[in-house]
Amino acid sequence: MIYENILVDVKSHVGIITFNRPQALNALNNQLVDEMNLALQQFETDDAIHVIMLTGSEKAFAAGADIREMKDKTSAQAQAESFLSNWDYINSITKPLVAAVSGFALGGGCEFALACDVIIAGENAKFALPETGLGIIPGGGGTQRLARAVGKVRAMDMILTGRMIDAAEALSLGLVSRVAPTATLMQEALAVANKIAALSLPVARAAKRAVKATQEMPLSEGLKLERELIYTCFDLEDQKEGMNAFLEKRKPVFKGR
Ligand code: DAK
Repeated sequence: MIYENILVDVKSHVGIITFNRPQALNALNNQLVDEMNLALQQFETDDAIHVIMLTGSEKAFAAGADIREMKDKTSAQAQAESFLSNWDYINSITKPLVAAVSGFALGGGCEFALACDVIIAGENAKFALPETGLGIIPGGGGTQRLARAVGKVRAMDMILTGRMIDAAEALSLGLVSRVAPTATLMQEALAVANKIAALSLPVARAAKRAVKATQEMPLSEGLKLERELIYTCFDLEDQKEGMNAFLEKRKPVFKGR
């Protein structure tokens, strides 16, 4: 497959998807999202890939959904064609997703970052959900995921004012997990991705599933799921290896089973 709007690369066990529409600051048109989904699907089903990274350029992770594609849409059309329903696919990915965010992560760009599991920002990153100023509301999960990430009043503040926050504020709000110097962002994000990729993949998947459940389930249900998932870990060869390696004072060698 020849992609026109993304670049795809593999570094060791990490599959990297780079948004690549520099002329529009990586505005996320429909074709770009379809291409991203295809790459996500290929990485999800490739046993050699343990972690998937989303990134953009130094200037822009992504400046949002493509405003040109939306501006003439009617409500009836949007509903009839399930407009932008391809934005949901990322939520079905079971492998850990790491976002490396440099520059603008606005609107849908911020929403795709929020759909990832770990978000690492360059010092130059700028986050906003400015949709209300365009006459719409965030529609790629932003109202829900931002509020869960940073709390209701902070999400309201960002969504109702549309204001841009920098990486330091994003870190203090809990929107991102780490900030790296812009020049070494990719290096640091890859180091984090490689660390996760060295885990037993079924364990990384179980951890992701359990933590994601906190966003969807009441505590009692989430605790039940956690219990089920940890019990399944005890059937893994990798659990025996991990614990034996600890006791034998060596590094574990995981096989992904
Ligand atoms: N869409 C289309 N083109 C965009 C764009 C966007 N979001 N953002 C930037 N561009 C284009 C500009 O039009 C310009 O193109 P030319 O004029 O050169 O042809 C080029 O990128 C460079 O942009 P600027 O000239 O504006 O560059 P500056 O450095 O001056 O400003 C900026 C950078 C990022 C501050 C500015 O471009 C900007 O404010 N961009 C728009 C940011 C924004 O409002 N984003 C939110 C878009 S709405 C849904 C799912 C998701 C969504 C909706 C529904 N469903 C599942 C239903 C999401 C909606 C959104 O994200």
